Amino acid sequence: MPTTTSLFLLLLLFTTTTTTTTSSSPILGLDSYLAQQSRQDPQATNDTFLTLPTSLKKSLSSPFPLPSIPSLTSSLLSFSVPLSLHIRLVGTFPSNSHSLLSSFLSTASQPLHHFHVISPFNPPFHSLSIQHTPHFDIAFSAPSLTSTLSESLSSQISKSTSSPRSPLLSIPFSSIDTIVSSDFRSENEHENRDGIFIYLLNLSPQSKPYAYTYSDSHSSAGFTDCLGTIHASKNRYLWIDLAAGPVDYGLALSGDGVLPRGEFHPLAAFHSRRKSEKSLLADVSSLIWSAYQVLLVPSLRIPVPFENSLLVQFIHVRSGSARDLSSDGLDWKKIERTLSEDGGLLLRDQTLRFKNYEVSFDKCPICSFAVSRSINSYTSRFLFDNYTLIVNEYLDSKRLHQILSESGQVFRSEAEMPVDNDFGRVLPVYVFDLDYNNHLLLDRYHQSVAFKDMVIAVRTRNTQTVSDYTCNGHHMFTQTRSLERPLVGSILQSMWGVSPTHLLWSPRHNSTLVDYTWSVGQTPFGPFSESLSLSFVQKDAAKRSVLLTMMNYSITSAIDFLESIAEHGGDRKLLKQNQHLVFEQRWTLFKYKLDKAVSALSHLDFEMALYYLKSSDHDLYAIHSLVYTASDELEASLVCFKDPPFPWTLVSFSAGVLKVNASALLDLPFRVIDDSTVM
Ligand SMILES: *[C@@H]1O[C@H](CO)[C@@H](O)[C@H](O)[C@H]1NC(C)=O
Ligand SMILES: *[C@@H]1O[C@H](CO)[C@@H](O)[C@H](O)[C@H]1NC(C)=O
Ligand SMILES: *[C@@H]1O[C@H](CO)[C@@H](O)[C@H](O)[C@H]1NC(C)=O
Ligand SMILES: *[C@@H]1O[C@H](CO)[C@@H](O)[C@H](O)[C@H]1NC(C)=O
Ligand SMILES: CC(=O)N[C@H]1CO[C@H](CO)[C@@H](O)[C@@H]1O
Repeated sequence: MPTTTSLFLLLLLFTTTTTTTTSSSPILGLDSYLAQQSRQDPQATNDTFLTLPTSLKKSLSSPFPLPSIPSLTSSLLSFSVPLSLHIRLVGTFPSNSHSLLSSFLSTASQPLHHFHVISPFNPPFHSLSIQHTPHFDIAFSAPSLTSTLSESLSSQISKSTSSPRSPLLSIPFSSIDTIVSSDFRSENEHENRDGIFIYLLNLSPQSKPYAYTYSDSHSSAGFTDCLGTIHASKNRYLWIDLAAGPVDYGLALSGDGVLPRGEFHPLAAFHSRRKSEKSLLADVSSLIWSAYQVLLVPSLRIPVPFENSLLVQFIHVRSGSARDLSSDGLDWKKIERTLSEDGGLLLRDQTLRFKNYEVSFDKCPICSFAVSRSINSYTSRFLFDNYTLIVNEYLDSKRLHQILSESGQVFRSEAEMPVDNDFGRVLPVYVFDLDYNNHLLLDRYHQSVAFKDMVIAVRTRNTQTVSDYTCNGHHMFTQTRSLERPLVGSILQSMWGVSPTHLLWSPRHNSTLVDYTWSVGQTPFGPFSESLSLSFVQKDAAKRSVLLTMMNYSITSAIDFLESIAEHGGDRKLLKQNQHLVFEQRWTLFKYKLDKAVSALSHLDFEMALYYLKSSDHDLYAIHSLVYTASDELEASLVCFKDPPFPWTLVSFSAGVLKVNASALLDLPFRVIDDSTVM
């Protein structure tokens, strides 16, 4: 098979060239020294440069002159994180699947892509300066896996009874998942692979169409059990049953995120008989590419700086008789358990606390002011006997946010909330529990809205409303008093920058894309799932968001001081001989640690990435001080006219520039994020 081999070689060439450009040549002994430091001082409190053995320090400076400033800058902008996606083909696939998928996927993955932020703060740049490089490892699974899965599926299908409400038999997802899960464990035990596994199942045709149910109970009246054909696990794997379904879910009529029905449906690749093998595999690879973007390189919802201690304040604002209503749907403990399960969202050394406050709506003038000022109404026409005008009310979340931000102090004293200064990041979660009979949602559609500095949710006595979404031909209902899932979703966005499973920043469209393909089953986001548990997607995204934000700040700060050096006529001009040596050594160490952080991110070793990023802050700060001191000295020497090195006109010009930029340098490494605007 000449094509397979050449494609494989091409892929290999592609991946090796990208990895060699991202990692600098190894410095003998430095690796083991830093590894040892990471064990002794995991929080990177000490500056490694100060304890570095002299021989290692020497090897940090090269006999060749440091590259020019522009090439140092471009080396900072070319970090790329290689990421592995292991694709397992289970069941019947065309024999040329491997080569065709490889070629489709390598086309999709070029040119390199950046990590993105859906709502950056300031400046509004959606791209981070860090890129990612997918590496696809495609293999056929052992026939034994296929036969075990087929047996399990057939026995489930023979057991299930069809329902008049749905043409699809409903099969518990666990019948497949327990088997896939054990295969995943054994693959990992033997090989200890990094990355994510995707199992593509195409088992033998079954007697009846089927799809998977994710709820424990059988679809009860009122709840719409949305059947799907995928499952994202708590461990790092996902499976897609291509032969199940077809399923469809999305907005009922039109709008963003509607899954096309029929043969254009992304999960219906295997249902159309007219398709050629090639177009079928093209569909499968676009599905894989979509999974890569959502699972491995999801957009950050917002940038999230690293903080040691996190606090979520639940502030329950209740009107008088809302107290009589059942507390179902707002179980704080359930939310806490979801967010702190397995410590899944936190990096080492981070702590997460929760505090509860209760405020009586009737005794809180600012609360009623906020609600009454934020109420809006909209009218819609419905056709009953004739056209009838219906007036509905909703709360304007941006108005509420503004009032709560501006009156935070008043609110705190009315709620008798202490000031929590001991925490790095505090996220207030306001829940308005109103004694009101109609339904009142935020911005017409939402039970809860995430801002970058708070979460706002609302519920009334109204228990249920039909939503604009359908799943497999049925309307989805919103249980309006049930706030646990909406709150978990909002807190994930505000505290950890985790994007909803259906949102993705697209640089090509210059906007956020909505796609509900991955929004069934185990996800706390979106209307199609009832799950309150998190999959690996959210747990990894939470840590990755923090690390990518940290690294992007380091890169930005480093570029800033490089620009400042360039303004002073370059490193050789600005820095004296001995300063220059330290600069060069610090720079090499800084760059080396960023390379190590990228490599750790690539292996999904988030703790190690955190260590290297924190450790590199010492070098970054040292270089800043060095450049600042040097420019200050240079400036002083110019001001005192002691030893004017330049002609007069140039001196007066540079002195003016120097003053401004030297003072701007001071606060760079610890930039504070503007916290006042709405997300
Ligand atoms: C940091 O350095 C100081 C002084 O060298 C040392 O006493 C201390 O143990 C170090 N801390 C860690 C966590 O290694
Ligand atoms: C429309 O129908 C409603 C109730 O079905 C009725 O009360 C109303 O008078 C009708 N309006 C018109 C303009 O016919
Ligand atoms: C993207 O959209 C924003 C606002 O919608 C606009 O200001 C900006 O210029 C656009 N950028 C590009 C590259 O088109
Ligand atoms: C990331 O870094 C780039 C380049 O340094 C910068 O333009 C961008 O604003 C940064 N983004 C964030 C979210 O910090
Ligand atoms: C190259 C550079 O960053 N120059 C800056 C020096 O400081 C002034 C004032 O802060 C900026 O306007 C320049 O862009």
